[in-house]
Amino acid sequence: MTVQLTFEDSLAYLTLNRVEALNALSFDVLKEISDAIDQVAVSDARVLVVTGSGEKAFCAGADIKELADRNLMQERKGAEFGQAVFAKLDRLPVPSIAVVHGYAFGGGLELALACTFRVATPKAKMGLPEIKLGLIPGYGGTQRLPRLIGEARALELILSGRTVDADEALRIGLVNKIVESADARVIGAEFARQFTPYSRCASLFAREAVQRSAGVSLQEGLRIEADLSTLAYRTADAVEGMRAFVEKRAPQFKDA
Ligand code: CO8
Repeated sequence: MTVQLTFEDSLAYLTLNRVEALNALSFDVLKEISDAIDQVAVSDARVLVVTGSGEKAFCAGADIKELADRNLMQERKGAEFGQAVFAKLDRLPVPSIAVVHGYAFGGGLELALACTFRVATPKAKMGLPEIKLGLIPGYGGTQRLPRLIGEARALELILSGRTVDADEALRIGLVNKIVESADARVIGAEFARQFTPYSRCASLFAREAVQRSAGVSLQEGLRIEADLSTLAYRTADAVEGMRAFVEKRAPQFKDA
């Protein structure tokens, strides 16, 4: 197996394990990621942490050796398959964190972009170098990167294929945080702990309000927020959260 999925202390860990190819995304790896995401979706995990094995890379992108010699229709299907897998990750009912240590290039950065959050180690290097191969990003990079860091910054990176270090990534909002640690799982777990105490219902509604409002007018977005905040108000967890505040005690959320 080139993708490992483990569960520990209410967290799911998806680890790319193809060190000899810097965790490059072959179509088999993508299929395994897809299956792992399905398992996380029906599990009790509260956050998914995505990491890459080995010292050098989170993920060096699509498997270039596999991409060569494919015809147009195979390419199209391949892009749509990768996009569908990453869209599934984006829409997981729980938030996800990519821990980017070492290289995250091309499809590897697109994998990180499909996660809710990105945390980098100081030595992380990120980029969309497809232009250097005569390609353009095909697993969501042209869509998610501009939404995250703005059109001009995203186009600069896509058209130049240049590498961004951790400091620049933090400055432009590509990553949420830089953390020094040799263990990517520990980094992910520590970042995840700020979300795990709270109701999965409220977390889901909040993410949905933000995601569904992308690209709609402010008026429409506010309507989505009103609907979802009203829905959140009706959950048992909201009743418990407000009651616990009044009773000056910690809430006991039940994800209901
Ligand atoms: N695909 C396949 N194998 C790779 C990849 C890759 N993306 N990256 C590294 N490897 C392999 C190398 O071939 C090498 O294997 P071998 O020892 O058998 O030759 C091994 O991993 C180690 O790599 P290097 O020796 O190159 O290690 P270095 O430390 O010298 O360099 C780099 C590390 C800088 C990360 C370098 O490996 C590199 O530039 N890799 C390619 C990065 C890249 O261009 N990524 C983008 C790929 S394209 C893409 O992701 C498009 C996605 C959308 C496609 C949609 C269509 C379906």
